Amino acid sequence: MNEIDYTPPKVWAWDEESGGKWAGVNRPIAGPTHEKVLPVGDAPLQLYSLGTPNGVKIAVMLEELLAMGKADAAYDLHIIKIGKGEQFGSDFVKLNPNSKIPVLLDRSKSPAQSVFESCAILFYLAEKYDALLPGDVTNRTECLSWLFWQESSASFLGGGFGHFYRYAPYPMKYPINRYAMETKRQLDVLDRHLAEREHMCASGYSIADIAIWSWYGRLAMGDVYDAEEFLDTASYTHVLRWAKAIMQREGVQKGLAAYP
Ligand SMILES: N[C@@H](CCC(=O)N[C@@H](CS)C(=O)NCC(=O)O)C(=O)O
Repeated sequence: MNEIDYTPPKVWAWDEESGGKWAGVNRPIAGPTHEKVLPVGDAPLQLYSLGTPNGVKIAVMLEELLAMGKADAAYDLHIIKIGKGEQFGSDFVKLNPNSKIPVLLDRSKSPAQSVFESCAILFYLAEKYDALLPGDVTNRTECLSWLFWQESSASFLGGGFGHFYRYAPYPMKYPINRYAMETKRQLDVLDRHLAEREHMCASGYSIADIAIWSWYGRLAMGDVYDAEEFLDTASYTHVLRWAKAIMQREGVQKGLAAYP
């Protein structure tokens, strides 16, 4: 059946055969699907994650902290294979009821503190180590605006554009057009902003750069969704300049290399 012929039923019902890369994993209900104890290492911080843009952010942040000499930012990385449904294991769901990576468990506190949502983790680490987030209200507010911008905008890029361009069972013109347009608009927002400054925030390199680079910087460089030609990311010259400069950072390279 062509989707043009589709008439939504009166009440939506779960079609397990809907196709696409994630059809066998995603469900319309929350909660665990199986019992699973999570591994726990000796380091103060335990990171349960995968090398996706949201996962990359946290390893980059931790490596940046370690590069600054913050030795107690040592962490153990445990890979959660989301393609195999490991985000629905019982222990993981206790740490993140939303069943998505990344999750951080801070065992240096008693009781241990769990944090989910990648930007909440970045914010938690920035506060804990007093790093990569300015303290004064003006600059801090600017940084948090961009951090929150990333969290809401990337749903259009990942769940929208990336899903329909890379993972849908067949190419569909309407959603690809809709989400390519929004993704290009977002890239233009960044390009205009970065035309006038070196980093996202006037105060310098921050958690806003880490969050936005992991998605949009890597998209522009062709490391996410193989879409640089389709989206003509070469035309966003300021985004590319910023993305390539961040890529040179030791913490960023170590954060990327942390994932097998
Ligand atoms: N807003 C969340 C998004 C997390 C997210 O979507 N994680 C994806 C991988 S990048 C995931 O775990 N997907 C598994 C699933 O949807 O079942 C964050 O920033 O942490």
